[in-house]
Amino acid sequence: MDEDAKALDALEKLMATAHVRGQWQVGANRPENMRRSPDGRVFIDPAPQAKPYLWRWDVMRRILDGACVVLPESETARRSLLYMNPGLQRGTTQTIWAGMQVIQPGEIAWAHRHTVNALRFTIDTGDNVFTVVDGEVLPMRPYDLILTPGWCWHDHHNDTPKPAIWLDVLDVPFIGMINQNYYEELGETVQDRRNDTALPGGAVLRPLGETPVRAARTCRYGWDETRARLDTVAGQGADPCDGVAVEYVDPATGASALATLACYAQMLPPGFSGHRRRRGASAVHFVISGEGKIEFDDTTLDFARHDGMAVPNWTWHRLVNASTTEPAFLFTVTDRPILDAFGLYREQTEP
Ligand code: GTQ
Ligand code: FE2
Repeated sequence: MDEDAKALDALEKLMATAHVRGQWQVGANRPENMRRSPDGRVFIDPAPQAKPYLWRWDVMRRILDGACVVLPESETARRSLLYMNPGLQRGTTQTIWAGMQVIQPGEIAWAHRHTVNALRFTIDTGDNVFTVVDGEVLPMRPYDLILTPGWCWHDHHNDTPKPAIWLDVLDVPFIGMINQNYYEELGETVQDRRNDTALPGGAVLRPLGETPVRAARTCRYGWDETRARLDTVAGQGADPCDGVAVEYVDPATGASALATLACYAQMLPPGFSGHRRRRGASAVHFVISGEGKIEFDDTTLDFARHDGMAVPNWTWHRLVNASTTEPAFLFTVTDRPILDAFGLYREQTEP
């Protein structure tokens, strides 16, 4: 070792005992993370650990059925199964946690609240399945979107003879990353309800009690209205990457569905073959109906009805509808509001 190397070695030993690290020792600026543009300049951009991945509906169905047998009642109040991205320790993307939940006939997923923001997209339910959010009864019919914004009380009910299944999407990995996870049980199984008359079966009416009710906002978006909106927008043409897309927003403010998550309904017209694109936001897609594929540089996800898919951040891909006669419908959630909040959002499209 020459004198300079010895001096550096001694300095780094002192630094280690002092809990100090040099920028040359850690982080994005390490040489192996640097890349060079065609004109020779060094640059860094995100290299997502998450992988493109698809969870098949028939496999999920088997697991959901199995969970009903081995977990007659869920110990955590929720019989939910999470889509684990093969590239991550936990999570579906680095910020989003998605999966499926099943609730048996007569079961109640008891009331609780958490700082984690969550939503349900209904897959398979009868007429009398509902979630109560801060005292308001929200019916869950197929393909409805139900929001449980952070710190809202919520309990889920299935007053039908069949198991009910929905997609859960939460910002668990993000809230965990910033260590802001707060959770509490109500103590009662269910909260008091203000509008039981909203239910077709007319469940027992309980008076409004002391449950604190926050500023009312829209927490339910019915599929019929969403579908009609897509048809209207389709008349104005399709986006070359997304097809026909509408965002679920707060009708009072135009804000994204949740503080951290944006929700969209997408229709890929028959024969749609999208342009390549990459976005700073990561996404989870759920297939409402239709068949198609998402093409990445090194893999292709072939999707069919009720499959779930993860699209990592900053990863080139394009959407294709495999049918020339039928449209494909997707429900999509992204973490774009987190990026927009800090001016971080970017996207690139290839013609
Ligand atoms: O239904 O309230 O998948 O609190 C994870 C945490 C569902 C829920 C999940 C939850 C819920
Ligand atoms: Fe919850």
